[in-house]
Amino acid sequence: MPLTRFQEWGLEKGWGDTAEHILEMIHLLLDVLQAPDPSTLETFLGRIPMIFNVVIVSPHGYFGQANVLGMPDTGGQIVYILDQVRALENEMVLRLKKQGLDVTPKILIVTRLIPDSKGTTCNQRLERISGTQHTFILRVPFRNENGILRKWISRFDVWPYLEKFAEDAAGEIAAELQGTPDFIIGNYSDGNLVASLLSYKMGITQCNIAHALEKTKYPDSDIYWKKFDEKYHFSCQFTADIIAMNSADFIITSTYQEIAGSKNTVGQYESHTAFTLPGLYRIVHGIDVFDPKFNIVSPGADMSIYFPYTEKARRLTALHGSIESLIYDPEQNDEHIGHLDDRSKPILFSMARLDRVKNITGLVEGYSKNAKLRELVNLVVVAGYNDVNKSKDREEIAEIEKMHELIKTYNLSGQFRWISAQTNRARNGELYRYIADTHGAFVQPALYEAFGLTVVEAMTCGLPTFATLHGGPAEIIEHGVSGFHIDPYHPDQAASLMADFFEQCKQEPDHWVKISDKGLQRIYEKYTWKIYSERLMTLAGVYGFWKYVSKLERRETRRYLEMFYILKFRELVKSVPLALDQAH
Ligand code: UDP
Ligand code: LCN
Repeated sequence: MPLTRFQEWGLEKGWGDTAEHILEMIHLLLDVLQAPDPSTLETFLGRIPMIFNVVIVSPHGYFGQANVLGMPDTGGQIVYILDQVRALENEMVLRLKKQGLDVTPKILIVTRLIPDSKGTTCNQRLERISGTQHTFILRVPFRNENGILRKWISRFDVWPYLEKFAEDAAGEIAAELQGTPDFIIGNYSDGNLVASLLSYKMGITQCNIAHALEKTKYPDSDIYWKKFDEKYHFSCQFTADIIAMNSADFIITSTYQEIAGSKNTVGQYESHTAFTLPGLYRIVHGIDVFDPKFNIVSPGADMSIYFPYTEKARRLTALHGSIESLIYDPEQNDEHIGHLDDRSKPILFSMARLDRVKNITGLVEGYSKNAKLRELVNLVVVAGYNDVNKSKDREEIAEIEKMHELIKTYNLSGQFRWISAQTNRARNGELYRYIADTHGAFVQPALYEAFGLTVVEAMTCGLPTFATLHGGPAEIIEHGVSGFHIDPYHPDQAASLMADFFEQCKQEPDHWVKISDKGLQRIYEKYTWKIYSERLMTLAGVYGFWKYVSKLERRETRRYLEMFYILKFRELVKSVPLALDQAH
């Protein structure tokens, strides 16, 4: 049927690319009109072409495609977004094609431009994402009345810059898109606040992703906020979080526990239901964790990089020489220190930013104190720098010093290797598999881990994984089946559990294979980017449509949030010292 007939009936373009798809849509519409049920409505709304231009906001850290991972504030969130945009672009192109539309989508990742970019591309305004056609990083500098800020600053210190950043970003986005975006996704507290300001200004659908809400990461950081404020400025951050979570049209989280917790833990969002910052304000109804705006959409690992150790033909064996020298080369330099005497032992492996919360030093201490574990396996960690003079990050410096202390105190020579942060993702993928070849294991010992991409990466490579029970890993892993939970606050127990595992694997090698296989099975069922992008696009359609048809202005909430922003947030921001370039 010619398209014009459809248009005469008031049906615009976008019903499908083939007669079959058009018919499916018409049937869905009839079902919705005659016997609406939530799942048909969701399918129908997910197929209506509404999303052509997407903006993803992630201001802090070094946002780049190379040489950035492991730098301060530059970890899983960057990996998550880079994988997310690739999956999202594919899904958008696929849907537009199926809708029969000849429209080119565009995705912009809006981040901070850092003039003193430390060898990264963070000083470039525009950068195409490799492996995509229509996705770019758009960088906008932090500015204040003194001009552009040149150096990197901690994510805890960004608050005074964000309002201006949002204003400047609005102009840059409009110039790049030649119009307004249809959908905006905020990331982390700073990105979610900027997304709230932009979505408010442009009237577009807003989705928030917390990645990690700091309140749950630092115990009692609400009650004792004054103690934390000079260093972390949590009063600004928690206020920004409350504003952003109430502004969002919908929120996606990586696990259920992130929203509502479990029998034994308080959920990250749940901890914002009611809390008090003594002397500042009291929140009696911060967020309703059972609000339908909450959705679980779990990320995965890039399966072109992270794939099972058993897929021999795909293995990057050319990299084994450099991986071996990373692990075993006796030379001591700023890339690796410590050495391993017995190469026949399995490797217990960990990789994380060298933050206090990641607790890599806790793992080293637990290992050091367990003679049986030391006897059974070597310990290899990839974390931060081993030279304290290279770091500018407060927490990292303290951790570097602690690690050197532990190496000395427990005489770890011959059993422990400390490798500095590794930025080559392809080689990191092969590194997990190399560790699997030794019949080793991955450990994620964080005091709190919001989600834990390394856990998913390790499991996707078939590496048995021990991970903290505080946060996302408690849900990713089923204890004793697809991996193991450890309690970082009981390091002795954790070390014994690992020693028992390696002991058992020595007796019955099938045990190792069984845990590895079950870990993989868990990943394929729940943690892949394909599942993620389909779900996210459907949700964007559903909530976008809902915002549009219901004209859900939520006027009262918006007025209240405006007041909270102006009277509280802007005042609190004044207590955060402005960073000075010349101080460096
Ligand atoms: N990572 C890396 N090199 C490092 C440390 C970390 O490539 O030296 C990567 C790691 O593989 C993962 C991400 O950074 O993809 C860390 O994500 P995760 O969610 O585990 O923790 P986050 O850093 O976000 O708290
Ligand atoms: C931030 C974190 O702390 C991790 O737990 C997450 O895996 C990462 O972001 C990606 O969401």
